[in-house]
Amino acid sequence: MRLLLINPVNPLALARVRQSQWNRYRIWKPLGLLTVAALTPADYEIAVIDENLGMPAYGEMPRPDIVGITAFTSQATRAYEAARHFRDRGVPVVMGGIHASMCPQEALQHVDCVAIGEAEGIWPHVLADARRGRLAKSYTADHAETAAIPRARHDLLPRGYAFGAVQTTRGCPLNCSFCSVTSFNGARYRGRPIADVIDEMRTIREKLILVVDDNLIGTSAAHIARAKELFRAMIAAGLRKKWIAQVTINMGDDEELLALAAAAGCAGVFIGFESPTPEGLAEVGKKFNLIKGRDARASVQRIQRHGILVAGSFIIGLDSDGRGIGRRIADAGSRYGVDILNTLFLTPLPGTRLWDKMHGEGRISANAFPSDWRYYTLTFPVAHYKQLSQSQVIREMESCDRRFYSRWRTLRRVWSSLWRRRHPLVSLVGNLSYRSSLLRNRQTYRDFAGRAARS
Ligand code: B12
Ligand code: SF4
Repeated sequence: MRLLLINPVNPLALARVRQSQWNRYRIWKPLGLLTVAALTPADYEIAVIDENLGMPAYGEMPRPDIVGITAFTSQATRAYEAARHFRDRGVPVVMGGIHASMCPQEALQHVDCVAIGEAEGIWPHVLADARRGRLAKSYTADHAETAAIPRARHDLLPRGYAFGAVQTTRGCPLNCSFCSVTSFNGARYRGRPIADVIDEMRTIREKLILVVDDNLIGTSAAHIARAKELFRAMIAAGLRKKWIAQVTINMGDDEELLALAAAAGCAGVFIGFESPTPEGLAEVGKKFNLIKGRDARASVQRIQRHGILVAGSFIIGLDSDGRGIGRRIADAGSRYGVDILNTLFLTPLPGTRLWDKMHGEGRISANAFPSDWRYYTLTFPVAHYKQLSQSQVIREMESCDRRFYSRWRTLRRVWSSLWRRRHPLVSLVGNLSYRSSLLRNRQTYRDFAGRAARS
């Protein structure tokens, strides 16, 4: 039996990536598919296609018996096109992952079967039913027991990625309004057995690894104790990997945690600051960042003192965001001292509290689905923003990026990371990569606005 697993390209994202020499650092492994592959019985011949590495000639490949497709929302448009190719040839197509799980009815118009939720509890049943010619329309999974998460099949992808990928926890209790994680993976923070994580990390050939956890350290004392245990195990295993991960700002509160993370190979962390204003934080529900007395700059500095780079992420277009928000975000990023700033448009993703609110208020402007899903990369203003028109919100984004990535501020940041020996090369590459996007973004926004005007 032949199983073909496909990670569809987001053509918009790729068009932009191809124009950049930093391409290699922007293509990431589809870990979900590698996990699905690991759950597949041994008598299947499995091929994993990542369209981000180049579009394959599906017609010239051996005919699969079944196809599995994954997709974030931004990839859904292309996922449905790829599905059509195989369905037209009589090959059953199963779609899983976040988009199909949040929009199963839509997905079912384009594929034969939808796998809703985490695959661990259902994929073997899906395959068994397909083998008997009894594939159901949908299968719904509970959140997996973490001991049931298999070691992902890293061997199935070719070389050429800058980063390997591993997951050590699932779930997040914070349920921020714009984020799908709590509705998809649940509010319970579930850690994989540490021995499994270490075993899996040994099978990853890349020297650099993206730890895909939504929050590697968690928020409670028990979560942090678990993170320390994980870092100690990484050190003891002598993995010699460098890794980056998403964390919350409380990482800066614990010197022991920081020292262990650095010794275990932590090179950088992404922190979602979301908004520079208390109203903005209250609006997105990120109460965690609102904790009284938190000095974001001091927290960032404590992390950086361990040689760990900090990338900060903010959202533009909140109901509380008025004119000048771009400048405020850029200044907050500089004040906190982050090495890289990533600002994204407020984007209602299906399944989130934000979607329910904006959809209910008729505020979703890019709504010709499924075609418009390709704009749900968080880099397009797809909604009606409360205080800012579409052109204003774009201007705020541009002013934010221009200010933070001005030649002078960029030089100062790269110099500081050189002086403090905090991965100066990564800082340089990151900053230049963002600077090089500035001009390209202007054209991309024009094209997007033109498309909205035409439709
Ligand atoms: C790592 C990651 C990335 C990586 C990319 C990794 C990749 N695959 O290409 C990077 C940093 C590049 C990235 C980018 C983006 N990301 Co992202 N990302 C994640 C993150 C943190 C982990 C994903 C992961 O690897 N999980 C581990 C695997 C094992 O889980 P999984 O993929 O869900 O797979 C399981 C199930 O879904 C299911 N499954 C999945 N596929 C299939 C297929 C079949 C056939 C079956 C049966 C089952 C199945 O089985 C798997 C095992 O249980 C998730 C959050 C999360 N917790 O999932 C956000 C997340 C997926 N990203 C999100 C977003 C919004 C984005 C961006 C649009 C925004 C941005 N600018 O960052 C871009 C989109 C890029 C693009 N493709 O166009 C959202 C997506 C929401 C949505 N509705 O689309 C998420 C959920 C985070 C959030 N805040 O809500 N991301
Ligand atoms: S944004 Fe981060 S902290 Fe908030 S719910 Fe999502 S994963 Fe959790």
